[in-house]
Amino acid sequence: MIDADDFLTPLRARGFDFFTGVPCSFLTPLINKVVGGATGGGNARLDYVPAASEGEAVAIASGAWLAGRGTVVMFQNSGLGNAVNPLTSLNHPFRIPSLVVTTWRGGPGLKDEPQHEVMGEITPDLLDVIRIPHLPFPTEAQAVTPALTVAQSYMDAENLPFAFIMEKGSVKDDGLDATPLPAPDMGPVTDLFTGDGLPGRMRAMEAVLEVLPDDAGIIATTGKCGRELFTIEDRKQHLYQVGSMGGAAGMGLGAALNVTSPIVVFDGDGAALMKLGSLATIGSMAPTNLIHMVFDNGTYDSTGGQPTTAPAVRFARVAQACGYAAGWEVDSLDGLKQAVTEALKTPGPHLIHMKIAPGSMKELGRPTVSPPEVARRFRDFLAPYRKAAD
Ligand SMILES: Cc1ncc(C[n+]2csc(CCOP(=O)(O)OP(=O)(O)O)c2C)c(N)n1
Repeated sequence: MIDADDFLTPLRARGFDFFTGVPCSFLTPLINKVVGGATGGGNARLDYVPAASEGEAVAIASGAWLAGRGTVVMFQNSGLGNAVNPLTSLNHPFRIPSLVVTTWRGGPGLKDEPQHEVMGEITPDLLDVIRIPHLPFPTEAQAVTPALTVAQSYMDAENLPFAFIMEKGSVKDDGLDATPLPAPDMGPVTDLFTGDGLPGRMRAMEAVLEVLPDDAGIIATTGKCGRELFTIEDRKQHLYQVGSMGGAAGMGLGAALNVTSPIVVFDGDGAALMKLGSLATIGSMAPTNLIHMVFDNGTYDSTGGQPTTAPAVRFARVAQACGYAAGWEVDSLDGLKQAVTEALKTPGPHLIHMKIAPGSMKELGRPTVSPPEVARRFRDFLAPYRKAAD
């Protein structure tokens, strides 16, 4: 058994100082120490983000990496299941490293709850299958540095995640020293719906680009959204998030918390619904520079136009109830430009719910820049805007 600081001090010294995840009772001592030591708020850098799901945590960490942070994602091995999608379809194609600490409920020789039985048996194999090398979490103080050296060497060489598997009782419990997160005031929602004919996604994105300043970073959700943005114009401040459906908002949050420039997420209704919990994380973390746009065509347009449940959902009002500073409901290009312009002038986070028509251009291109290249030029683009360490 080690003290949390036996692990955290050398970890932070190596630059891994941005943490996110979902708790597990095995992780309690480590996560509590991180939560207790987390700084943030206002213009300060934030060190721990409690994610709504493990997959979201992986996306948040990826966004923080884009903003220059060394990241650690911590979760229970049940949540490794939730994280498989972004670990394979975000970290891998974009080659974004992160240290993963997964617990080992249902591990060898452990009498545990029935729900951990299968995942307990397959945890190391699952990591092998998704090509994440791993070591046991160190349980002796002198084993920490060698283990971190192996993990860091791999992440530096391959730009991919590395995992520690933590067994029960690995870290001594010193209790929790943390205050509850504040409940933000409910911001206004401005209804600019006109009921007129809806523009398509591409026209809507063009309208947003007309009013966004050049220092804004844009993260576009998977599917045709990113492909259309690329087709309109390919710029270093665009990140086309192939894969990890629903992860654009989390990635936007991770980036926005660590830079001063505006971060704009182009989300889809289907993708936003897939990780609706991200709205709560964003509202709670309150990044003032985040504009979350949901382009809502009421369909999974990219996969053939099947209906989503979005017609039942007032995204701006959900965001409002989750603590966003303000929301807009728009269905015209003029309303959209007005909402973006106002959102840029006032502290966020903002959610702009833009109703659009389904469909996209016929000869739609695909990004010709490779995902690792897209990630690195986006990271370089954000570098001048990084928040300083405390
Ligand atoms: C986890 C996951 N499930 C399903 C898919 C397949 N898929 C790719 S794009 C897409 C539709 C996305 O819908 P929405 O966010 O509404 O955007 P739109 O296509 O309408 O622009 C789906 C279902 C996927 N890439 N990842």
